[in-house]
Amino acid sequence: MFACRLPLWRFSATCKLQQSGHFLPWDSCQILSIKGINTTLGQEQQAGLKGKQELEDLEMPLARSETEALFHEQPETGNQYLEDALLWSYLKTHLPPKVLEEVHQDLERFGNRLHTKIQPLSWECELNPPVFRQYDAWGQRVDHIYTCSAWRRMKEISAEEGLIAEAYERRYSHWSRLYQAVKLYLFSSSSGGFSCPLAMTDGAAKVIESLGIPGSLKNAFDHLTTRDPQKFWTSGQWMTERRGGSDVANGTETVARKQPDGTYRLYGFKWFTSAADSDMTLTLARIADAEGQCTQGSRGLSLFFLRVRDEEGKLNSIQVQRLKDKLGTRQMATAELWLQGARAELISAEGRGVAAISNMLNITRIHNVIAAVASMRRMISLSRDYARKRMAFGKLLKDHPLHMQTIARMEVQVRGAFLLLMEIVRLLGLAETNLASEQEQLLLRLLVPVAKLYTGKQASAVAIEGMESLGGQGYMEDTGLPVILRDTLVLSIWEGTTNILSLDVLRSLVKSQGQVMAAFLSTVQKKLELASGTEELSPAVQRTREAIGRLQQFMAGAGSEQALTMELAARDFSYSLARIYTGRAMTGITQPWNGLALLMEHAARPDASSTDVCAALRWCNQELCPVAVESARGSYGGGAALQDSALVFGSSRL
Ligand code: UCC
Repeated sequence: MFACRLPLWRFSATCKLQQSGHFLPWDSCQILSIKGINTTLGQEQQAGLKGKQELEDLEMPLARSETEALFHEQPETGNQYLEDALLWSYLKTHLPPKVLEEVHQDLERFGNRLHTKIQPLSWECELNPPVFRQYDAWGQRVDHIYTCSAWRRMKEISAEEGLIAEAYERRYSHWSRLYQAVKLYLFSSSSGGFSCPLAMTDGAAKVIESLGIPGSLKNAFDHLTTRDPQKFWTSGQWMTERRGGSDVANGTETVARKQPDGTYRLYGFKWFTSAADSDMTLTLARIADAEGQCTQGSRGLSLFFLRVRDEEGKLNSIQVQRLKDKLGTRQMATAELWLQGARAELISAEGRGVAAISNMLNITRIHNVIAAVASMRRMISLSRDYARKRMAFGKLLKDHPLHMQTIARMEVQVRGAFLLLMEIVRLLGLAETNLASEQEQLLLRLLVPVAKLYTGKQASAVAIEGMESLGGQGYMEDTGLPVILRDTLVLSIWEGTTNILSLDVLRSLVKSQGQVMAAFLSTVQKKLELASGTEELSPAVQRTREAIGRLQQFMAGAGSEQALTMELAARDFSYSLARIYTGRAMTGITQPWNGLALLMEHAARPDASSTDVCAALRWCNQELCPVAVESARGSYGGGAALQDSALVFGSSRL
């Protein structure tokens, strides 16, 4: 089925892309090609045919011209920067005027470029996934991964636009990180999956920078952070091995053998390597001692840098086993790789590999949040535009209150997620320029896993709802919506699943001896009074105050409970943090409304709209502290764990 559908797709997409650069591929070119009509007929022949056609149409109760013409108007997106009122108002509120002026000009230009030039490339990437060729015609093993020209163009564009460089040049001090994140957010849904290699590239640059850019890595750092498309490198992040991707400490089998020149050779099997066409990678391995023995567990892991290919393009003693057949992100070559003595450089202290690569993980997790918010925004833009055009039951969808309620609920979710993203990249920018207080650093550590796990789930839910809002059309491959859905579903899986991230939230609590929570709560408590100054927001303030009280109560009780309780509570606890913080948080230091809730803060701006207030109130209408609710129900005790097992296995006869 797929084989016959693809060429049809490909043809229609090409026509459409050539004509307008619109997102959706269906058009009259395809209709002509399907019917086999020669599109180069002379004018006379065409006129004759037209006359005959008109006569036929008059005789037919349902004229062919009506059925053959496009009868569903396609939803479109324009300049995503100019259309995004929340983004625009956030930047206007927070950026210093000089920075705003420069950034605004660039973002407007970038928004146009995305709409007219980059979006069509994105579709091409989807239509031309990478192809793996293991042998050449003469039986030589070549292991070549072919990517399409649009994918390679995305790499050049990424450099030209400074999508990595911006964060490391720091032209705008701590605002550079936020500015980069905004560009990535705009790019994400039009990137044809290229935002994934960019995530890992950013993460690799971050690791190298955090190591002080040692001389041996200076060249790599320069390549990762250049604006020159000819010099730009992308990086991989090879962590997942045959025994799994979550339990890295026990799943990593790759062995590193030291060479006389101080480099290492790596032997192992990397089971899931995203963007295998990247120029370099960071990866974990166990250093073998003189007897060939390795330390097991996390303390045996060290971090290595390696080039994937040499200057001639020959693989670095690596064999590609196969490309992965994934549900989504098909634009990107994800491969299984055998490392058969790949030359590598040790870049962490021995046995400190996980701690060193966590710098990369935290960046890629933030990119995951960017992708989640971007995909939600794209879905809502399409739903909104469709609602303006699509008639049903005698009126446009936008005039059906229930339909509008559905999209409005999606909008509240994306607003909260967007502000949480902005908060995190603002904190990251402060931390990277040594401007973050200790409290802000603690908040950053806590909020990255919280945001990653929460927005990943939000994005899937919004993508499904968005698809449904287009009815059966949304389910059609050639509308492009299934691509968005598929690519969104990975966001709660890669870079740590929801449960793994929930446990990382607990890790941050334990590692900081509770200081991350103290920072969270004191930030919230200290500013509560400020928030209550805005009359319209008082119901939201009240609900948030109650939620914080219940969260504190839960924590006081949980302190004396066993580890099992906290493990069972980890997911609900993390959700509670996400909902409360998105409801309220500390923000910049210059505004008088400093410290109000993220959504409430936005709603308390002097030039806030009534919809800003409405979004804050609606966000706070949901259960803000699910962990307290479930705790009161006894969901985290030993008995509940036994019931869970009984429910799972009791329904099986095996
Ligand atoms: O590779 C993949 C696909 C790539 C695609 C990327 C694209 C994404 C962008 C999308 C945008 C479009 S997927 C595979 C990804 N794998 C993971 O995410 C790993 C998931 N597992 C975990 O996160 C685990 O929790 C581990 C691996 C971190 C657990 O390892 P350990 O060794 O058992 O954990 P420990 O012993 O608790 O931590 C070791 C050290 C500790 O520091 P010290 O020793 O000083 O106490 C921890 O505090 O590492 C530190 N550490 C961290 N520090 C661990 N995690 C963190 C963290 N998140 N931040 C700071």
